[in-house]
This record gives sequence, C-alpha cells and structure tokens, in this order.
Amino acid sequence: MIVIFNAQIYVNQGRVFSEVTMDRPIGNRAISFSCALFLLITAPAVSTVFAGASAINCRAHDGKCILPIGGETVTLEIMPRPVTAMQDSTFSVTLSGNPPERAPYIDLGMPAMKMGPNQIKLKPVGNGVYKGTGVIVRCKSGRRTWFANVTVPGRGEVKFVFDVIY
Ligand SMILES: [Cu+2]
Repeated sequence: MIVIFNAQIYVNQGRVFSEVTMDRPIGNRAISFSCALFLLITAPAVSTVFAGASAINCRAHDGKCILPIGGETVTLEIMPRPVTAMQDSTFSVTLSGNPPERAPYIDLGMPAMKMGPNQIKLKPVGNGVYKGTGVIVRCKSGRRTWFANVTVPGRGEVKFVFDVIY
C-alpha cells in the first residue's frame, strides 16, 4: 500500500509540473517549488538506492554499450532501436570471461526517481549472451532518462544510463 500511495503522489506531482510548464512559462517560482517538493518527498526514500551514476553513459539508440566489471566487461544491447517506451524490448547482455554462477538480471529504473520495481530475468543463449524481454514504461514527469542496472551474481553490478523515446 505504501508503494501505491507514493506512486500516486508522484503522478500528481508530474501532472502539476507538466501543466505549469506548458500553460504558464512565467511561473518559474511555481515550477521550482514543484520540483523541490517532489525531490523533498522522494529524496529520503531513494537516496540510498540511486546514489550517484545518473549521467548518461550509454547511447542505446545507436547500438551496444559496454561497461567494465572487475577485469571483465558487460555489454548491453536493447532492441528494437530507437529504444522506445511502452513496447516489448529485448535486452541482450554479453559477459566476457568465465560464466557467472547464475544468470545476470536487469533492474530498470530512473535516476533520482522512485519508480515501481521492473526486473528483467535473462536466459543464457550461448557464447556468454543472455537475453530477456521487458517494457520501459512512460514516466509521467516527461523525463526520458532511464537506467538498466545489470547484476552479475558473484561479480557485481553495473548501471547503464540512457535516453528512451516516449
Ligand atoms: Cu520517472
């Protein structure tokens, strides 16, 4: 119930924010207040989960992205491109080195926002490649920056931050 309640507050904040920007461009004070209030409400809840790593580090529209993990690499590819919300997307993760003890998985979210849980389970398809299907939802705030946090059991996790199309 707490999660649903938070989501509702967030949606309402998003609507207020959108209306102010579109209808009253002069209302900078109102916009700032709306943002500040939103951050105030969500910051304590998300600060530990989403600390850091909010800058875009993956051009997912253009192709594969690679991040280091230990002495190995994690490669992420999201298809189809351009990466678009509210449709089935295939997430492919390629791991270098020895296979991990269990298959990696992805948690989708947005930097500095508390979104609902959205985990993608991946299955091995051979040659260090793991695939799964998921849906990036549309954020009511209008923000388009999402992350795919890839957890590799026994090895760690990496966070790909990218823009999507709404
Ligand atoms: Cu959001």
